Amino acid sequence: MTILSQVDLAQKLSLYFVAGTMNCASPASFKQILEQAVKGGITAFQFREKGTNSLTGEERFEAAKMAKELCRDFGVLFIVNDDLDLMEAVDADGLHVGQTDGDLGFIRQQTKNKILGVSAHTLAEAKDAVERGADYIGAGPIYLTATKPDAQEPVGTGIFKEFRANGINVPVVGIGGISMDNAAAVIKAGADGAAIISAISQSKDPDLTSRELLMKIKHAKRGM
Ligand code: TZP
Ligand code: MG
Repeated sequence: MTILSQVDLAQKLSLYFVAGTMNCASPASFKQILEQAVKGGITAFQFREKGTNSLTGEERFEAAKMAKELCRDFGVLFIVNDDLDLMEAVDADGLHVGQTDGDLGFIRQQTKNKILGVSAHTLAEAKDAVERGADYIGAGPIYLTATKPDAQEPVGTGIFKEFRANGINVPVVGIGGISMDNAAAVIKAGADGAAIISAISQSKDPDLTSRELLMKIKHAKRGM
C-alpha cells in the first residue's frame, strides 16, 4: 500500500508519460524530451527501458537516475517498469508490472510501501491485481497502438465503466493509442488518467504537447 491516498494517486496519474530511450531518437534526446515533458506538466513518469535498442547495465541505471532526479525536481511521480532492483537502486516512487512479470503476491511484498501499478486487459485481470494489492491499474490497449509490438486487441473506452461497475475502486489509467484527439474521451469515459508513449515522445514539441494534453485532461475531469 502506498502512502498516497487514492484521491491523491488518481490526481498524480492524470498525465502519465511512459518512455525509455528506445522510444526517442537517442539517449540524449530522451533526456531532452523528458525535460520538456516535465516542464510541460506531466504528473507522472514511468521509466520503461525494454525491447529493441534498450540500454542495459550501467547506462540503463544512469538513464533511470537522471530521469528520477528530473522528476523529483518537478514533483513528478516516478515509477519504474518491471525491475524491482532498479526501483530500489534509484529509490523510485513505485513499480509497474504486466501480467507476465512474475508473482504479484511476491512483488507486492517486495514493493512494501511503494506504489504498485499493474497492467490489465480484462476485468478478471484487474480484479485479481487489486485483490493482490495493486495500487492502480493500467487498462489497455484502449486504442490501436504501433508502439508495443506484442500489444493485445484494443479494448475501447468501455472498460472503465465495466471496471467501476464491478468493484474496481483503485485509480485506473488508460494506455494505448492515446493522443491529443482522444485524451479527453478517455477521461470522460471514466479513466483517472492517460498513460502515453508516442504522442509525447514523438512530438516535435513535447513541452507544448504535454501542456495541451494536461489542459484537456483537467478540463475533462472538471466536466464530470
Ligand atoms: N501497454 C499497452 S499499449 C502500450 C503499452 C506499453 C503502448 C502505448 O504506447 P502509445 O504510443 O501511447 O500508444
Ligand atoms: Mg512487463
